[in-house]
Amino acid sequence: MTTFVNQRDGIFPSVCPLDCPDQCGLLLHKEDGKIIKVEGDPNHPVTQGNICNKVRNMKERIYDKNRLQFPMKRVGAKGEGKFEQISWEEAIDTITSRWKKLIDIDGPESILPYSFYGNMGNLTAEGMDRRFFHRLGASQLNRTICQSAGTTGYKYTMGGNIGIDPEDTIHTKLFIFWGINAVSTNMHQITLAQKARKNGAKMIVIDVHKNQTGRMADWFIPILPGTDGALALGMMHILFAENMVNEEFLQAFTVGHHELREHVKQYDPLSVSRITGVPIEDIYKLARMYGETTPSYIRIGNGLQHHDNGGMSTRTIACLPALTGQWLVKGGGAIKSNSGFLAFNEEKLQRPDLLINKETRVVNMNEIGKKLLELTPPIKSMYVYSCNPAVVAPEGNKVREGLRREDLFLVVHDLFMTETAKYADIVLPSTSSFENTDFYGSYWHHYMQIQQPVIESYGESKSNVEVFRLLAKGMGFTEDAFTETEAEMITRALDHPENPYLTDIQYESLIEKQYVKANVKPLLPGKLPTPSGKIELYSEKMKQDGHPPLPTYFPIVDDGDFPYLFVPAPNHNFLNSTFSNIQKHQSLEKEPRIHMNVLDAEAEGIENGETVMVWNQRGECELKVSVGDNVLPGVIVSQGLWANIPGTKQLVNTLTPDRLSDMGGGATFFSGRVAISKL
Ligand SMILES: Nc1nc2c(c(=O)[nH]1)N[C@H]1C(S)=C(S)[C@@H](COP(=O)(O)OP(=O)(O)OC[C@H]3O[C@@H](n4cnc5c(=O)[nH]c(N)nc54)[C@H](O)[C@@H]3O)O[C@H]1N2
Ligand SMILES: Nc1nc2c(c(=O)[nH]1)N[C@H]1C(S)=C(S)[C@@H](COP(=O)(O)OP(=O)(O)OC[C@H]3O[C@@H](n4cnc5c(=O)[nH]c(N)nc54)[C@H](O)[C@@H]3O)O[C@H]1N2
Ligand code: SF4
Ligand SMILES: [Mo]
Repeated sequence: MTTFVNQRDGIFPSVCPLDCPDQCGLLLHKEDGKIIKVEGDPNHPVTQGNICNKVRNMKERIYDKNRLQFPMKRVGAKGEGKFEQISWEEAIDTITSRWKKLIDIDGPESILPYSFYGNMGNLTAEGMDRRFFHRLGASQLNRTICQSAGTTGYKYTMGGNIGIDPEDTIHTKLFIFWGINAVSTNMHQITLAQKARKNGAKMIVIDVHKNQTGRMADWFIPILPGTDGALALGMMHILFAENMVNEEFLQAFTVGHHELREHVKQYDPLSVSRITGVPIEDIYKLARMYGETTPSYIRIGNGLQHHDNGGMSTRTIACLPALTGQWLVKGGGAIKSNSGFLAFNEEKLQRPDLLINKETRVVNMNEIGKKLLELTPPIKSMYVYSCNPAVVAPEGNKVREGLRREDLFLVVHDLFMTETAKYADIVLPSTSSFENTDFYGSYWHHYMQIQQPVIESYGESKSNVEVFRLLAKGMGFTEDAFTETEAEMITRALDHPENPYLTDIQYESLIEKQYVKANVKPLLPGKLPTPSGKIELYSEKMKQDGHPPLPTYFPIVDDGDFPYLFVPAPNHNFLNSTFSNIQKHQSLEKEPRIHMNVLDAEAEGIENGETVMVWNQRGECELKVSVGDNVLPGVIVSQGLWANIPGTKQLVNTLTPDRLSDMGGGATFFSGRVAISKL
């Protein structure tokens, strides 16, 4: 396994570890034991050698002078960032002896893991860590910050995270990019769309911001935030009214189309136009283009999911392809996420059987600020890895106040001294993915990939898997689960007879081929994983769960008397907060800005380029204004999760609500309101 590491020169296969649907194949060029170049692997069937700027510059991040090299303990105040080097032995001993005491006095639920997908490797993100915290009996984290609203909503309609094969979209004739900034966040879907456009395909973008993706569309449709469900219902109204639906398909493969036909009569184009801000004639035009073009494909993004009604909006849009029978056409249908096809055996990888106390409390990660401050009995220790909550979680002031609590024993494992790590009692250095063994499954294309270590661990850094092994040993856990090798863990995870798509994917085939495709057949005809086995336009399950059983529009929650809806989205050159600390990426993005409509700016007396205060009941930021017509009046958009450089006030999550969405306990980053004041 150490073969790549021992070869000082050469070109080695690798995987992009970032939380990005494309999951590119990479080639790492090594000279004298160091990576000198990162490039795309032309042999990857989907990504074909093209990678984004972020990762082309990845070697600078790997060898950045600020990368953490050894464990440290805090010597200054929480948040101040003063630390002193300690040994791994001391670090593990400090953590485990503190935890043993906590377990004796307060019970294991006083300890909370907090993590997300800073590295998408399955062993790193949800492998040995899960085993460890199950065995510990810690409070459990509900990992809802990204896509859980939409996943839950989509599942009601389609049964799981399953869509079409993106490779088929070269045949597509109409692309609808709906709430996704794909130029930045799913670039190879754009490459496929561009190929299809050469054969006459059209590209529609529905977004609240005319960003890079909107600008390259044949038709950009600006929409008011959180109203996408209404637009989809308006389209359905027209599709039924003008007989553009595929009756045969509806009859054979759906449940509830008669009910839906009656139900959508109330969503007439005039009402929908008033809700969405989309002109009536455009609603007709959109519905007719959709009704008349085949194959048509909807790429559903995160933009519409990060709202109070994000689950229902996604559930609603997911019904559209069924109305015109698109699921039977190559290149027709939708993708929200395709992670279901590459699902591994969670029981074997994560070992929930190790959970002695089956009733451990569950904390929703979106509410971490509030929970750190208010939960009783309190969280006494938090272990953060692969995540940067001080920057990425909503109600940022509460999050940072919680992290600052003197009685909170905070451990952070990361590659860098993040905003979160500054509050830690113990900071542990993490390897990069290029230093580890792990397996990766995309949530967009159908390939599983393997990473074998290419370079030596940086300084004294250790992988998540190694650290949890050490912690298990320190806690005195003797189960075999904690001594398994990475190869053994991968083998177990891929032994999953319940997932018929994994038949060709084993540890050995991954080592041999690097990329192995899931054995996916078209979804239909066939039985879907919904209760009825069909597409559920009407869902009895939703009714049982307390939701309207038919797709229904309801507005986002009243967030207070502030004039603007605030959408703080990701940017092009960072990945969430990753890279926000790297000079090169910062200078590519220049500075954090808000986009504001020229009419609003005039009414406020604000000039292009002016720095203003953006504020609400939760806090304030100071950001530069870019005045233009790329957002609708009443909407403000920012891009990027910037680190808090001293002297600035640019943590946008200071302003975002920690309300949970309608489904899946999801985040509502984009459903907050703000006011603007001149400085
Ligand atoms: N370059 C880059 N790539 C990334 C990331 C990154 O930070 N940077 N993050 C990664 C991660 S973790 C994820 S989850 C994905 C997310 O990537 P996407 O799925 O693209 O989601 P977002 O970028 O959150 O938002 C997409 C778009 O939704 C728009 N939007 C906001 N509210 C609404 C609405 O109510 N309706 C509509 N129609 N549009 C709305 C925003 O303006 C934005 O253009 O990207 C991944 N890839
Ligand atoms: N306002 C606003 N907030 C958002 C969003 C938004 O669109 N707007 N998007 C949300 C979404 S979709 C997501 S997914 C979250 C993402 O939020 P996070 O999961 O916090 O993602 P990152 O900010 O990329 O931070 C990941 C951290 O993991 C570290 N890391 C990388 N690899 C490893 C490893 O192998 N081991 C360890 N221990 N650490 C590692 C990185 O150095 C980095 O500090 O943010 C959410 N927050
Ligand atoms: S971030 Fe996305 S596009 Fe960039 S290299 Fe990684 S997987 Fe590819
Ligand atoms: Mo995400």
